[in-house]
Amino acid sequence: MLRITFTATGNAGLVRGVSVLVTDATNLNSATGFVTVNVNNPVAPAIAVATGPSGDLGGNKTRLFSSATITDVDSDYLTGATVKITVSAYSNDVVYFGGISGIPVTGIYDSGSKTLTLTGTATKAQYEQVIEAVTWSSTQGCGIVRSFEVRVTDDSNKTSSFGFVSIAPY
Ligand SMILES: [Ca+2]
Repeated sequence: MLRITFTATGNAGLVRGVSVLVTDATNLNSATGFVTVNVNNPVAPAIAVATGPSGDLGGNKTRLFSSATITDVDSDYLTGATVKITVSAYSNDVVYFGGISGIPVTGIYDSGSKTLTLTGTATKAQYEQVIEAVTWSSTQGCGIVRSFEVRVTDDSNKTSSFGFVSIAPY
């Protein structure tokens, strides 16, 4: 089967008309078929999170998010996410994701930008599992509140607004 696809990057809301006809080996044309295509702007995903347990400063990995809920009305797949320490990051704070078997998402933490970058194409439900598995650890800053922002990016390269949690480690 020959499959023809259509993509657009502009003029959302302007309905496209597409006609098709085929020509046989004797150079005879078919009648013309006609379809219309609705073009919508891609919709950004949204994320809501709940805070995890409070952390300690023993260098233990503490889960940041006890739950993550991702919605996106026009995307089944996400391509990435970030978790960034936005308040009071100490030099040995680490935000970590070690991978989940069967989910093609990997994470790299950059201490300069205090950001864990998660990449890989996966479903919204898989990204919820990934984000719920993200941990933070540190040995510095007793009682100093850290805040963390999480954002997700969909397969249209649209990024959500942030969900955030705070913890005060002892
Ligand atoms: Ca979307």
